[in-house]
Amino acid sequence: VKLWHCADTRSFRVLWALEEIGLSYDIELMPFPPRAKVPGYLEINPLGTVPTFNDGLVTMTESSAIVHYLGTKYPDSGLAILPADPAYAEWLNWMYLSDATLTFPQTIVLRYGTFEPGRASNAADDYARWFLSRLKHVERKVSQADWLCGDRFTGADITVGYALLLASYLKLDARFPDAVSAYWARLKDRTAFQAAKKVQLIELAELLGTA
Ligand SMILES: N[C@@H](CCC(=O)N[C@@H](CS)C(=O)NCC(=O)O)C(=O)O
Repeated sequence: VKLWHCADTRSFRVLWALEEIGLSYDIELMPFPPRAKVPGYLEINPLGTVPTFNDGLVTMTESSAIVHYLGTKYPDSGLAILPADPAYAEWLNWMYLSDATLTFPQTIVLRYGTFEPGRASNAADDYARWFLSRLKHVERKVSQADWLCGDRFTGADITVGYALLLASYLKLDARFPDAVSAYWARLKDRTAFQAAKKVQLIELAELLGTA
């Protein structure tokens, strides 16, 4: 399989899942935004976004859907909760919530708080508050259990966990409720999370010619 990736963007979900599964993969680490900085990338993905993921004849561009795909393709990884399991519906709900509900308001904060500061600061502040209030659902769950569903770590913890990574990049982590901070610490402690972070650094050093 091959992953087109930019450090700490949504494609980190896929990189982390690949490391959890222990699959070998090719990775193309690109400068952000690849739409503008990587000639030819629009041929691969007309939106210019990351991730782009290729598995033989299959190409996908939605990070949480790719984690879903990998989890069901490699069921022994435990990343997916399958339809026969009573926790299946809850798992799917977290998988969709991860991008549609959690990452969406963060995108506004990223754009107007980091990339284009001063253009719509009110929007950045409002959406930061909106994102933090949307964590209530996560807070309730992780105050009662270590992981989101099925009494074990799954792909839902990867997809939702990425929203916490992006929040820490946006310096919103200091405002996490205590139970969410503890959950975020558990996620960062995973061997595969750390391996994915390390792969990014190695690839970055190669990109900069300093390896
Ligand atoms: N819903 C998509 C969103 C993909 C997306 O927008 N990725 C961002 C990085 S987090 C991107 O590539 N932005 C660059 C651009 O829009 O040019 C997913 O979850 O994969």
